[in-house]
Amino acid sequence: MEIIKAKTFFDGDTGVLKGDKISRSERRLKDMEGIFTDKDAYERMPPDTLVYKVEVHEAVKDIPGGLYFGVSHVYPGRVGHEYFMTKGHFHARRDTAEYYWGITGHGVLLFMDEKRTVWAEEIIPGSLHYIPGNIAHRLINSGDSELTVGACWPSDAGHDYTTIVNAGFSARILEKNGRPEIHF
Ligand code: S6P
Ligand code: ZN
Repeated sequence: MEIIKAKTFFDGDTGVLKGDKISRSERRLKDMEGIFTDKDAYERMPPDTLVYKVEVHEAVKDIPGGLYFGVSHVYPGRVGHEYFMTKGHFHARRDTAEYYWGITGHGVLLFMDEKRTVWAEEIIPGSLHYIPGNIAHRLINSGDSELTVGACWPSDAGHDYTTIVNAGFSARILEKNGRPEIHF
């Protein structure tokens, strides 16, 4: 029997994934209608502006007991005073949890439970964040460089974006005097 060579690689400095079974997706401003609070600022910006990119190593597909490993790259920028961020979601299978960890940049992880109570944690390189089941989560890039965050979650968790598109989070992270502030 031989030792099989690794087929997939994770760059610990940049978070970039390379090799087998990697899916990639990206979200531009035009894919984020209704997500940012300042509609006029949103309309004035080029719709093709890249907000974030997600790489996922899919060793399996949507099977109970499986795991996904992903890296989110959120670019620096703002729509008005609101930092670039992910759409945010609950998991479709609500009780599934997730780990996030900071790789590059500076950001905020916004949590919201089903009663719409919110809280937030600062993300820096090396910070570790546990997202319990039944909690919506969103990444916000509050820095001026790329925010890169690793993630690991059950492969049958799925995404429920509709709840967030319809009702949003009950708080937003806005820039004030060059610093992130939580606004309810
Ligand atoms: C999946 C995990 C991340 C996000 C990614 C993009 O459960 O939480 O991979 O999908 O950060 O965010 P969103 O809200 O657009 O899926
Ligand atoms: Zn998730």
